[in-house]
Amino acid sequence: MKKAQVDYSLYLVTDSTEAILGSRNLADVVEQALRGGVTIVQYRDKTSDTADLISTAKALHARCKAHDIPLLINDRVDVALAVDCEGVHLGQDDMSIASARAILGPDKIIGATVSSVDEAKVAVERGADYLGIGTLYATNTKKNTKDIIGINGVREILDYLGSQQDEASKGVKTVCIGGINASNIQLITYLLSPPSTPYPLSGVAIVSAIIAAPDVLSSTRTLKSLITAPPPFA
Ligand code: TZP
Ligand code: MG
Repeated sequence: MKKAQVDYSLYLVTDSTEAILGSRNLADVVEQALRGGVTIVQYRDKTSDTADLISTAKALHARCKAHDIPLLINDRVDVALAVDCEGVHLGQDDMSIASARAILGPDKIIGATVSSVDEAKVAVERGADYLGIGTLYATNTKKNTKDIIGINGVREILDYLGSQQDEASKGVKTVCIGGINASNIQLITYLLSPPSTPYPLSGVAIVSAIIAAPDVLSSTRTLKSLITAPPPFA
């Protein structure tokens, strides 16, 4: 799949911790999420060593490829390179976008975490393909988030991008992350991507509402149906 065709609408970020994954196998859980309709997957694992990261990433990449869904790796450009997956997601403290681009080349996806208009501006200038905007709502999944920016914080970034005339700002994709679940996903989608808005959000990124779900397939299907359902009162 060409990177311009990637669908960011239901973006799964994985978590391998006991609190969220439990004793289940990550590749099996991701398989259920793929069957349920996630459109892109990011392998996020802050604790495994490099050899384990590569072997898990290979297993996830095989599952994703079978569904024609892109796999990105959080933080680790070396792991993305080793498994030849579709790209990386980089935080403000990770490798620079420019270095990652020089290593991975023009065809791989590079995403960047941003919490403000200033960070969004810089990430776009440096060539990010998409922005992971957050933290939307406080969440137990990532406790050390520096900024909880809420709907208005995300909206400010989308409005900024919409006000820019250059191709990079107009073309950059956007997802928001933090505390998104079946109870709020439809409202978030509606508020940030309402019909006919000039600069809609491209998708929502989710960890625990999928990975920690007792029934991953059915929870993913529910989330998918809520983002594709018509907005209330339309
Ligand atoms: N970055 C900002 S919040 C977050 C990350 C990785 C975790 C989101 O997890 P959840 O379970 O979807 O709230
Ligand atoms: Mg990071």
